[in-house]
Amino acid sequence: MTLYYEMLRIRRIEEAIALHYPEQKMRCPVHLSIGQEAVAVGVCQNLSPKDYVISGHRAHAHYLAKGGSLPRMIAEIYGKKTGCCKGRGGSMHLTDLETGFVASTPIVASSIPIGVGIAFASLMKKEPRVTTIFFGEGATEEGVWAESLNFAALKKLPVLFICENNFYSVYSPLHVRQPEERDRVAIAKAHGIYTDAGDGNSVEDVFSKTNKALEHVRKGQGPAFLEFTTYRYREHCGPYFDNHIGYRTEEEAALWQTRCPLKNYQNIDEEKQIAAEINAAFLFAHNSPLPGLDEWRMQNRDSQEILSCVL
Ligand SMILES: Cc1ncc(C[n+]2csc(CCOP(=O)(O)OP(=O)(O)O)c2C)c(N)n1
Ligand SMILES: [Mg+2]
Repeated sequence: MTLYYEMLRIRRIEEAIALHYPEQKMRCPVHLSIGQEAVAVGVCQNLSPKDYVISGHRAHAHYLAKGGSLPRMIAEIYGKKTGCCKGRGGSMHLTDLETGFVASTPIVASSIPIGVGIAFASLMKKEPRVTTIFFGEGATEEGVWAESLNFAALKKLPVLFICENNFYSVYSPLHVRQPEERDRVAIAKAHGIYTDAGDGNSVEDVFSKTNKALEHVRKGQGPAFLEFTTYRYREHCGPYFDNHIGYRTEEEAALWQTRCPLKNYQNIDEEKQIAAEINAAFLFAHNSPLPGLDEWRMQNRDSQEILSCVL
């Protein structure tokens, strides 16, 4: 089944990144989505290449689920010239315009108004596409989230807001950051936006709720906001586990392991196929050159090119 294949592929790719990270050749931070694959896959399986996606610091899964090139992502993380950002961005600056993955931006919540602006451009240009914006629940604590909801609702923009609620922002649990009564879904709904919430560890639930929300957005009835609960298994940033440092309990982490989106899923042929693809991507990255001085000089021109493609 495609949904499970895609989740397994993302899981194994990120495990390979975690395995090689301590070699110190990837000179950028990495925020892994291991445990959260169902949200990326369940949403992106509803999108076509002409639809746009934008994400934040934890973007590997979204980029891959949208069809972004694996070799170019691995090369980017290794800072190589063949990377999707020509080796200048690293893990938190992914882009693949051919498949509609516009960008990822590391400043929390900054991708939200950018995504809304892109959707506004699509509407003005009468291009029938939806822009999906992935962000964590931490991003809803930033002012731009509210401004973006308001503008997207006002202009009935073709935007799908996807909030991945993994209950933590770095080491801070949700209850020390937001009052218990603060209901993000209700806030979006109060703007007249279509809303729903679901189990982010069930790929079927994510897929079907996204499908329904997209019907609304594609009909031109305005944006949709969906919140999915899920859990990251590894440390906030980096390849290791950090439950022992005390900001969350081993019991809580173990409970979420029982809800793993890939629980009970096994397929030896798929594992082999994925392993071969990963080996080829790492080899491509290793064999690629580092960027030269000329590439650095071209940086400004390239950013302008990306902007002119989508706006
Ligand atoms: C404006 C801003 N503030 C702080 C940071 C540092 N920072 C990076 S990721 C992160 C946590 C964000 O939490 P959330 O949005 O829930 O995403 P998650 O890491 O849980 O996927 C923080 C505070 C940042 N990158 N940008
Ligand atoms: Mg979070």
